Amino acid sequence: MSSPQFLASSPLTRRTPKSRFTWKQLGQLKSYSTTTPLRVIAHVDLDAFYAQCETVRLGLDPAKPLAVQQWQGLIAINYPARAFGLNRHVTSTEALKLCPDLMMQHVATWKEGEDKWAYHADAYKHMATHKVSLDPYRTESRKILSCIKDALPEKFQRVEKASIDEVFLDLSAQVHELLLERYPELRGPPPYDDVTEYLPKVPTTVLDWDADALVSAGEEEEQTDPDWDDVCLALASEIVRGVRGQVKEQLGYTCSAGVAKNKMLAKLGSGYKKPNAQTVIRNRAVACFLEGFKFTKIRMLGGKLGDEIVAMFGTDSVRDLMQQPLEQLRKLGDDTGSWLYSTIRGEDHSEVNPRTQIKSMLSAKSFRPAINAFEQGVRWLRIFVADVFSRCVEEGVLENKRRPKTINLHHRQGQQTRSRQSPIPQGRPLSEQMLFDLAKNLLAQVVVDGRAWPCSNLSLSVGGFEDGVTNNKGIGGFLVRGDEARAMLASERTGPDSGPPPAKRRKKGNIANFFGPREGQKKEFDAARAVLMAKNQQSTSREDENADVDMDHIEDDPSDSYEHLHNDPAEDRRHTTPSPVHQDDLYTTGTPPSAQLDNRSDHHPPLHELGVDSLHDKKPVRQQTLETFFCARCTMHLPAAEKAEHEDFHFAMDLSKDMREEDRNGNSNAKTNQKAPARQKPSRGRGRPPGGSTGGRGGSEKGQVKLAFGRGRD
Ligand code: DCP
Ligand code: CA
Repeated sequence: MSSPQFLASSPLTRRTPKSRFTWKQLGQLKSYSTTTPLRVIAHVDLDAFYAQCETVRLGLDPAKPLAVQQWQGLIAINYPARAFGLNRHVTSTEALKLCPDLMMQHVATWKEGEDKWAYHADAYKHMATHKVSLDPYRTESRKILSCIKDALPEKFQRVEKASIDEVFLDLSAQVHELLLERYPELRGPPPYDDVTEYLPKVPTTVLDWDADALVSAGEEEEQTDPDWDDVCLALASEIVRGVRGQVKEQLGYTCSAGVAKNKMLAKLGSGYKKPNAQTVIRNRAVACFLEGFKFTKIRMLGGKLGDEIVAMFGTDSVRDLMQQPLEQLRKLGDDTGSWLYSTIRGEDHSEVNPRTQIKSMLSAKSFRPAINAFEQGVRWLRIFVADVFSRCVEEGVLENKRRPKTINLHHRQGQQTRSRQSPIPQGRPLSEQMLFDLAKNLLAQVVVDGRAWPCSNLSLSVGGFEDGVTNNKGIGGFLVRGDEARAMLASERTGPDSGPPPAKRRKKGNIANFFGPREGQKKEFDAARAVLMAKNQQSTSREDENADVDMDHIEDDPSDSYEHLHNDPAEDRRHTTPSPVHQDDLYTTGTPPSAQLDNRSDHHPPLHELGVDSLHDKKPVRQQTLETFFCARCTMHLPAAEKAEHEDFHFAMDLSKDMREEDRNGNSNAKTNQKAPARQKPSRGRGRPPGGSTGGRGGSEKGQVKLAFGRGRD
């Protein structure tokens, strides 16, 4: 075997065979540099994860074939069951034919209307009334993550959770320490104190790779002696073996791992040999290893970009694509082409991000058959909220470690998806009831906007998690910042030039949409309206709540375009509750469909965002058929029965304006008196988001706005 003859730069050492790595590159390991060629990353992936969770939970023999069932399908199959040819495409009935001894465990479910998930023996029969709960697997996932961390020295726990059953470990610094421990010649200093000097040669010609799957580097590459990059990977592999051992010993789970110089290769490595194995991809073996893959298996190339490349070059093989010169790949765009060129050659400098914190949480359900009533939707919201809230508790919301700032509801009806969002009030502890009220309110907004049923999918998410927010009852509790402030400002805009373009604003939910449901929808609307009105009244009398945000800070889903609503005008008329400017239609009879459509095709913002002028040109089409009253402020006829509520609405909006007015005055005071309370920076939060300015309108610090509706109605 011959050694690589890299010679140091100094004339005195010229003849000494050296490593091809420098002292600098060695030193960079310690600081987790993403560019040092000695870098060592591991990817750990649990084998047949949900299936193992069930095996462990039920105390079964791991050699027993087991599959996790969801309705009629299988979502996880353990390796003993895979030996019978089972995979995720096989139905539960087919699976039993292939493997009569198969243990099939249905996932835990939330039963409609119940507030805790459970393992229901007959859940597979109740897809329409149950929702899958992944809580048991999340709990196990957390235990495993913490076991993996504990298996590493505290100062070297650079661990990124990549999914429910995968983590990346950056072992660079730990390996650096081990190198210095085991190879005193690496302790330095470098010759002439010059870090660009090459390291001494590795003092061995054979490394012990134990039982690891070692990807072959090809005959020629295998001829050269190990260098420090090989040693680093061998040490990392040793650490990973220890980590996997701990997970097995303490929790009973087997996992597979990949060890390589970066995340991309480590991830491909963990799937290379399964189950319960680890694969090392030495730098010298990268080309050989990647050649055999389809590039669509590489991160970022599994989706549209991958398809585009396949179409452009007529292949999905890395080997073929490697034949393409850079210039050819640049047909995809300069950056994409360059990125692709280096990626298929095994380059990836993305870092292992130890922030394992969740950014958002989602609970969703597809309905087959679709659901058709507000109350039914609300029962599902109860489950979503229980699901999301229990996860929030795990994230530490009760201890105010973290807290979400926004809540979103996505609603699907036919091809149309609608989203409604509202900020989560920050001035008091987060509770399940608070989330439920907000969620119900959002659904009510969808319902009053019309065309809510039949609904085929509902999902609720909370997001914008912020660290270390205290339950501040002081002035900070009344101030919001960043996204929330911007959201509120958007909702408070009154001028015709403010806010999103009319096409987007048109469909925002708003209080005025309550008025005038079609007869057949009356009951439904009453329920939804009651929720919105209760919310409004509650908010106008509560100090720390911002009602107008809930009323009208809504984001429209781009797919929820106006054009789309017109695909089927007949359908449209049946289900669409006109927006405020179309109220005329509601109280008339015999309006020609074209007139109704014309009205709707005007992209008007909600009532309270409109100047009154914009309503003047909306002439009543026909004689009123209901008993109505005329609201001079809206220049509209509205049902007499709604008069009190409508007046409430104006009252609330006026109050809100008053508050803003005061806020503005407060702001000008603040300019001359920096110590004014409203100027004080709240103790919570960590600085402003970029661009989080109130645009000079509010009395608060940049990026903050004082909550409207802060007063009682006495
Ligand atoms: N999962 C799922 N539906 C999918 C893919 C995965 O519900 N289409 C769930 C079940 C899996 C878990 O996620 O147990 C982890 O997914 P993996 O792709 O890692 O698959 P497994 O862990 O089951 O198997 P493997 O041993 O191949 O990693
Ligand atoms: Ca897995």
